[in-house]
Amino acid sequence: MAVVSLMYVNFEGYNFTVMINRRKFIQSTAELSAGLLLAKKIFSGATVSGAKGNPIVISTWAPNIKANDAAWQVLVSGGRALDAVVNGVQVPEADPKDTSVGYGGYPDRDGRVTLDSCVMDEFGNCGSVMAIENIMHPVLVARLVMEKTPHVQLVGDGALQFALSQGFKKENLLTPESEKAWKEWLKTSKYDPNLTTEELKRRSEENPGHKEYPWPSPVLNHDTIGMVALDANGNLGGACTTSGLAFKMHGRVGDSPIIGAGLFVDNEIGAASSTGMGEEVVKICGSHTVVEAMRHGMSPGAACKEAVRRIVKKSKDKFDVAFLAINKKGEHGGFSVKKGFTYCVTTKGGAKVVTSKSWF
Ligand code: SD4
Repeated sequence: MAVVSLMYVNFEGYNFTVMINRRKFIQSTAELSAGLLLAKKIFSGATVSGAKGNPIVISTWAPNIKANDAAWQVLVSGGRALDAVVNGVQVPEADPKDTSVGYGGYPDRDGRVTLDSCVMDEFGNCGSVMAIENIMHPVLVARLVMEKTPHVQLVGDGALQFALSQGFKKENLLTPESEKAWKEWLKTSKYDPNLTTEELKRRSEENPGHKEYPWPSPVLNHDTIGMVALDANGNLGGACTTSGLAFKMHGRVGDSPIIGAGLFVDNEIGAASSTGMGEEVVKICGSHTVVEAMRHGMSPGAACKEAVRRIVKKSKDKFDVAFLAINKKGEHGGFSVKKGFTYCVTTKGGAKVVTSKSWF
C-alpha cells in the first residue's frame, strides 16, 4: 500500500496542504513546482492580460462625471492613464463651485486655502504636494515633483517655491462664497469633522432652518476627487486632489496626497483611491490595503470593503470614508463606511454614476 504523507506549502501567504504518496514524491514535487510557478505568474499578474483596448476611468463622487469626461478624451485617443487622470482632476480643481478641491475649496480655520495632491503612474513613480497655497492646479505640480525632482513629496512653502520655479503663477483661490462660508463658520468655530453629508441633511430636515446645520451645508467635506484609470494599452495611473477638510487646522494634511493612503497604483494588480476622513485612511494605509487585497485575489469591491472593515474595526467614531478601485482586468468597485458614496465610471459603454454599498 502506498504511504501517504501530507506536505505543507506556503505560497505568498497562502497555505496549501498537498497529499502525496512517497513513491510519487519526486514526481509530485516537480509537478508542484510547475504548479507553483504557474500560480506565481497568475498571482503576480503576469498572465493577467489586462483589458487592452478597453479603457476605463473611475472617480469619487457623482459631480465628478465632468472630470471623467475630460479623462476619457485622453483614454479614447489612446493616451496614457496618467495623462488621462491628470487631465480629469483639473476639472474640479478649476471649478469655483467645488468647495472641496482647488479654486473655491474651503479654507482652513485661518482662512487659507491649502491644497493636497498626488499622482502615481504605471511604473510606480509618484509625486505629491501637500498644503500648497495659491496654485490652482496642484496636480500639475505633483506631477512635476515626480518627473523633475529627485523627491516624491514637497510641502508648503517648498512646494510653492518649486511651482513658481516651474512657471506657475500665484492666484487667489479663496472665492467670495468660500470666504463667506468661512466667516459664517468663524461665528461658532465649531469643528465637527464627523458630520457627514447624510447626517447634515438629516439634521436639517429634522430642524428646518437650524442655524448650526444649514442645508445645503457650508461644511460638506465630500467632493475630493480620487481618480484611477486603465488605458488602452492596459496600463494604470491615478491622481487624487483636494482642499482637504473644511476649516481644518493650518498645516493639517489628510490622506489625499499620501501615496499608499489616498492613492496607490500597482500596474500588475490595480489602482485605488479614497475620500472622506483622511486621518482614518492614513491609519490603515488605505489605498495600498485595497490594492494588496486585490493582489490576494479579491475583486475591487471586496477589496474596498476589506479596507473599510479595518477602519470600522479600529475607530470608535463612525467617520465616513470611502474607497474605489479598478483591477487590471478593468473591473471596478467601491465601498464606504456610511451610505451615500457615489462614484463615476466611464468606459466605451458610456458614463454612469454608481452608488456603492456601505458598512452601515
Ligand atoms: C482629507 N480625504 O483631506 C480628504 C477629504 C475628502 O472629500 O475626501 N473630502 O482628509
